[in-house]
Amino acid sequence: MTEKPPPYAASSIRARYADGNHINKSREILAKLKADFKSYGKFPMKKVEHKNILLIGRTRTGKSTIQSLLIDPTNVPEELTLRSGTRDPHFQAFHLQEDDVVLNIIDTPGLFEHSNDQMDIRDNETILKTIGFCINMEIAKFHAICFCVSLVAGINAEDINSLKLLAQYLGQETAKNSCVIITRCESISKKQREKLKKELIEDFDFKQIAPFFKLGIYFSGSINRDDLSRGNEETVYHQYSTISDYREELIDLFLKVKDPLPVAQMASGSKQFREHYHAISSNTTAKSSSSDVYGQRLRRYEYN
Ligand SMILES: Nc1nc2c(ncn2[C@@H]2O[C@H](COP(=O)(O)OP(=O)(O)O)[C@@H](O)[C@H]2O)c(=O)[nH]1
Ligand SMILES: [Mg+2]
Repeated sequence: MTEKPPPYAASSIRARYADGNHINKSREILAKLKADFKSYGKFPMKKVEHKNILLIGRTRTGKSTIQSLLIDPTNVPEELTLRSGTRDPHFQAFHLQEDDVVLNIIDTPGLFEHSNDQMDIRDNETILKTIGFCINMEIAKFHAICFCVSLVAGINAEDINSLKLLAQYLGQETAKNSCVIITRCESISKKQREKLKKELIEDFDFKQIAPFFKLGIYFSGSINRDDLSRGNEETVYHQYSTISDYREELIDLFLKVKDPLPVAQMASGSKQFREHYHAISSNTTAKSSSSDVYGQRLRRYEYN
């Protein structure tokens, strides 16, 4: 059946204001506004995805240096000094421009400063302080927990033991989001790397905890300050090329993790951690609901 023509001319006021026409009109208005904002609007925003990365490991293994590598592979670390670094958890957010992803990197400083063969109460406190810090920043889940270890002088039982103690403390639930990062590897070739990885996997002590690190074993490094200051150009170029590969592999890994680990779930896998965690989480929730302890909330949107 053909529709009856309307009882008014198409160019009449009645046609313009007839029932139903306002829908088209409102679409038209919105399209105009959107086009205008796109062309002239200030501070356009877009949604970004957050990936939360926790760095953990003995003090001076190179955690802060990993952060620097991720930001900019041309960064050269400070000379190694006896002065111990800060004891406060450190948080930095980086916007990966191409992927609309923000990497939130949280550093756990000052672990195993006093002993290497056991975790003492100060280490537990440091980890909990870091987790409490994350909760306050509204980071309630981790995509990757990177256990950092420096094997520059060979595989050392104390280093492996520190990984073992941390893994035990954080509990089995943490395994699916855990990886190992071997630091100070800027000057080793691919072949040496494969050999080092094989040796580590076959190491008597590491073997027992190897299956824990479900995300795998990765490397990091930095441009070596001594080589740079001596003007060893070729060496420095080689290092830059190697660490740029490490950086990309790490970022690819972080982007790949789709199933983050809620901190509360982490706590369910370790009795010790659970007890400590419950004590701090009730504390921090109370604190953060009344005021923002760290003076800033995690930004959910970034400028374009
Ligand atoms: N050449 C080189 N030096 C490193 C590397 N990582 C750490 N270092 C040195 O070790 C020092 C301590 O490292 P840092 O990243 O502060 O350790 P953190 O305590 O785990 O944060 C740095 O100042 C550097 O001198 C690395 O990958 N390559
Ligand atoms: Mg540090």
